[in-house]
Amino acid sequence: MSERILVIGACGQIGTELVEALAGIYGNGNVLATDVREAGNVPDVPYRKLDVLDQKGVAQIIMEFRPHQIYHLAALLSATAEKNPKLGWQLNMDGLFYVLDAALEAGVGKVYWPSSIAAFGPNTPSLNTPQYCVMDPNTVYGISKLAGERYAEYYFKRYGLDVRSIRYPGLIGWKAAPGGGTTDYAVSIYYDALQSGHHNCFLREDTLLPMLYMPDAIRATLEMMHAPADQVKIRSSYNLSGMSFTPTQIAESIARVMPGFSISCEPDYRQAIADSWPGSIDDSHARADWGWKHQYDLDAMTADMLHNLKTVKGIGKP
Ligand code: AKB
Repeated sequence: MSERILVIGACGQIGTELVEALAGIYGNGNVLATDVREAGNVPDVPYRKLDVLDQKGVAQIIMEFRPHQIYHLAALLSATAEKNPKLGWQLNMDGLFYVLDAALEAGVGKVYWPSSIAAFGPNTPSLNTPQYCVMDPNTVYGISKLAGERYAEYYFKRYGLDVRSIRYPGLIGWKAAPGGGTTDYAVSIYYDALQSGHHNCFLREDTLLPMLYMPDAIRATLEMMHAPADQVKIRSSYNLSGMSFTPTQIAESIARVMPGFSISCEPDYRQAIADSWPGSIDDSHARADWGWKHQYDLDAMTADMLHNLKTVKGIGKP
């Protein structure tokens, strides 16, 4: 395929893996990776520094590169945004507007923008959370995601911009570190298992959260972006689910292959954020509309994470 793809926020947890997958599909030279960092950590594709709050810079890069598709991933996640709510709102909302407006102006074919389970809140039904229900998010990150979803749909309906979005659960991967999320413990726990055999969790042991292994998340994103436009019926953002587990359950999964692994829990300010989110998600619309099917359950993810952290990243080796 000879389409040009622009990735904004390419050096983060999702971006790093998505760029690699996109380069495999469209060719390395057709993927332009951008991020606020000076130098990219995304090998083998062209890289430009771009601050998504630089409205002119965003417009200029889109005008120059003329992408067919944009993946706009730059955001402040839940825990970081709670520490700096004004910046969280500004980056998450202004950044989205700058990208949507420039994409419209340049006639970009498709725009991807991630939402999150954080768009739900404490009044949301917490088990098997439906696509359509009370949202009422109470974190700045969640509020920005819900507002972004409303605008994504608005730009689609009012201006015909083909915006597509998924409400990601917590994402777990071994290739790139997450940063500033409430679900990040589920990545650190694997590093700790290999490095010290013990994890001290910042959430309570019974905190049930929806999660997804990164290969499934990348596949879902690409499958939805490649689906014919009329199959993408939801233009706010799709519920998406893979598995749900608590800190106790992920620790048990690790202990099944690493006997002796232990966990302790010292909940901090992130507990309140996690408590406001659903425990499990009904993603039947994604399954029906564009054929979503997850592959990894908790034990399959544990096996793959530990294997790759050990053998590829050398984690836990003396
Ligand atoms: C976070 O924890 O903030 C993110 C998310 C669920 O969107 N991983």
